[in-house]
Amino acid sequence: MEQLHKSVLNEFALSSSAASCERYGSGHINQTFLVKCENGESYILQKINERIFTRPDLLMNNICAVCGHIASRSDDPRSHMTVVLTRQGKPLLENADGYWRVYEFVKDSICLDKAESKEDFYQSACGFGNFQRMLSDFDASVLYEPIKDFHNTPKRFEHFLQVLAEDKLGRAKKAKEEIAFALAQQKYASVCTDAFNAGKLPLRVTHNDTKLNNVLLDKTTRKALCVIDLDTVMPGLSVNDFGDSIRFGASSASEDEPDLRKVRFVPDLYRTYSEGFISACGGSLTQDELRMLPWGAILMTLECGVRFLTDYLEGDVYFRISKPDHNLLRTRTQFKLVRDMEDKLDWMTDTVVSV
Ligand code: ADP
Ligand code: GN1
Ligand code: MG
Repeated sequence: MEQLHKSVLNEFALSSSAASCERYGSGHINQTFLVKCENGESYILQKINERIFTRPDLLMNNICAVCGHIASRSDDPRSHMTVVLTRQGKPLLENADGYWRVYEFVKDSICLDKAESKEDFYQSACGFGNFQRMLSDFDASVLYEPIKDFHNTPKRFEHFLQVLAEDKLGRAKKAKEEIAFALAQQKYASVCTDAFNAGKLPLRVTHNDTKLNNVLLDKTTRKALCVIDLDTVMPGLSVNDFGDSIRFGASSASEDEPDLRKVRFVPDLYRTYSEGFISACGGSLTQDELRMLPWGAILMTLECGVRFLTDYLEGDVYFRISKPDHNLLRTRTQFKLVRDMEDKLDWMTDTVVSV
């Protein structure tokens, strides 16, 4: 184990000494490590990406409040993450290398990058729907907004246009088709924000990063346990939480599949997720929210594609990459899915209103 990790872990009130600490998971933002202790307990150690999350202290206040709220609604210790405090009783450690936090590893859980069956995807929908329902009476005014305008799609487009105008690395010529596609879709970027501004969509406490690998399932029963990666919990739109799950999970391929012939929107998975999410929300969604769910899916996918494309043009400064042009490959899969969903919009709407 690296000396750095050893000394960081020494500062946290673990149940016994750490025996190993290995890089873990496939998140694009934080650095995550799996820690195994001598007594057999496991923990998750994370170094917070402070370029993105500039106030880790306020972020941890959010996370502690949300986990505490869910804990008060359920007797199951695996229904929420548990923050491990430092020996000084704080949820965060600051040292010369940055900010660190530790969670208990949710026992007997699995985390999937790709659903192995339709039922896995259904369960992830139940996980995120339960999360929405359990936080429906949470006082959103206590939450700090970790990333301003996180899912403000029109603002994401504005930033894209600025970066494109600069084209400081001269990469735009390699992404001509993707740029043209983004520009052509800009006309509907404000569909959800307009509905919110018109009072048609309520502001709720939402997760905002509802990828399949941000929900844990029981390793034996494969039922949903809890939602993780709470860095982006803030007031937002339920249609975006639904939409981001569809973006990631109702696709036939992974987010960075280089062969676009393998990438398509899978209607059957969309229907499956809709059933799980809407039923787990427990009747809390309004008719307008239900009707707008497909727009959440299209706009979260378009927005994510635009974010990947912007990052490609800016020089891969935001999303972690593991090969050249990685963000361009990611852009292409997202735009392929947007095209597929546009063709299916009427069917997608009929499906969610009839669930
Ligand atoms: P990122 O923001 O980089 O995506 P996450 O918080 O999602 O980081 O963590 C990365 C991975 O670590 C998750 O996808 C999951 O596999 C694992 N993980 C995180 N927290 C826990 C936990 N409390 N219990 C078990 N696994 C966890
Ligand atoms: C990032 O942290 P992670 O890997 O779960 C990003 C999401 C994107 C996603 C694309 C804070 O999620 O918004 O949709 O990558 N998180 C942040 O895979 O920007
Ligand atoms: Mg994650």
